[in-house]
Amino acid sequence: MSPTRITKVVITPVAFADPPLLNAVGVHEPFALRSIIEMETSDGVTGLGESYGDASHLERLHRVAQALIGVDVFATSRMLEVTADTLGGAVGADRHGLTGQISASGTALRTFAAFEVAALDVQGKLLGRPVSDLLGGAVRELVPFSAYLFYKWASHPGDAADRFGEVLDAAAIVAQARWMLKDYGFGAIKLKGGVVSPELEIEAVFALRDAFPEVPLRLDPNTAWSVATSIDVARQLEGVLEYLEDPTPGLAGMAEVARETPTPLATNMCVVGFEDIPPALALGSVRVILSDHHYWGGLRKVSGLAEICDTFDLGLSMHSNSHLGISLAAMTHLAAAVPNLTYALDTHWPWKDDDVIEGGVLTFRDGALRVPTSPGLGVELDRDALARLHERYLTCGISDRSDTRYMQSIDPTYDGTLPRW
Ligand code: GKR
Ligand code: MG
Repeated sequence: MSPTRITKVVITPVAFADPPLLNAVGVHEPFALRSIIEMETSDGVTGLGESYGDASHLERLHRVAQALIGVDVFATSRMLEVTADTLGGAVGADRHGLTGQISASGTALRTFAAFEVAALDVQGKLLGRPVSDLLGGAVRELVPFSAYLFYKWASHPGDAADRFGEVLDAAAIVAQARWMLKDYGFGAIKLKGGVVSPELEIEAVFALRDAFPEVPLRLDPNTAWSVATSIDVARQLEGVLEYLEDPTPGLAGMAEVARETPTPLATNMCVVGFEDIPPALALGSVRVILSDHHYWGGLRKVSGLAEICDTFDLGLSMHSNSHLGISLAAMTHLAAAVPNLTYALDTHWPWKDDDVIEGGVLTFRDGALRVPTSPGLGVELDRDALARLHERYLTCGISDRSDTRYMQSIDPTYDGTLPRW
């Protein structure tokens, strides 16, 4: 059989409206950026991928896309080699700073991941099988997601209040959870912390526990707390949280906290690549890893991560950043095929109004998505929407995500240094 070769890769940067969601390093800018990848092949089949939209990442995607022309779309290991060779040790920056340190190999994996998803979409279409089948087959038909709550302002400065309203205290957090659980049916709740004082965030968690006693809760301050503060918060929330996510920076700090609390610690910040796993295990830093195919190197790398988690009795969950439907489809296929991805996944989905995919395929019912069964990822581009969101990218004036820079443009005294409490 002759190989199906990559003949062309089109990368379209897009921007979509994002509310002023607060986190430990600032506030979301009015638009979130993504890149949409269309991989064309010699068999006339096109695959889709989605990745970050920062300017330097786009530049790397373009460089690698050129180098991938002619590669067999089934040869994903070769694609990773080509990616690493093309980038030649370049180290990318994560300007928003909430997904850990980035190494040269991590930069290659982040870049490759976008193309791997598109290649798997092509493979699935050629074989007439959903992407979950290429990852070992779906072990579940429904993939559960969690409600992702944020403190937020009523609007971006100068705008009218958005439809989500101001959320700056425990009562408003509970109201936000009520809305999300009612509209999406989520069966788990994550609160993005590191925004107000630990005391107020503890109060919000207790308010959530009282309002939704049956719903598992998580709190993620993105390393905003010292070791001492983390231990104190963990003790106060003992028995209340399903897991506590990234309370403090670094593997050693997390290990100190872990020794003092029975609550499992989870991370998407101190274990962000395979090389972090041995020291994390040696120190006992975390009990749950939040995977993310966008920076772990694609869907198959996360399947490999799952095996390691299983071997070492670590829990596995999934991290999210502001994203669109191609990423959501990829996350869903992956979670469907990984037996031990049993925690409800994070998603920013409820916070946006727009997308680049045709509607209808990814609809939340009872907090879960039904795994698409059509060939590939099972989602199609809406070309008008893609053009509209690309136009927005060109006019929005943002080319790199920086929550801190945006916050400082509003409050010049803001200091994004962590830990803060
Ligand atoms: O969207 O503000 C946000 C989140 O804080 C995101 O940037 C984090 O990477 O969701 C992420 C997390 O779990 O740390
Ligand atoms: Mg996190």
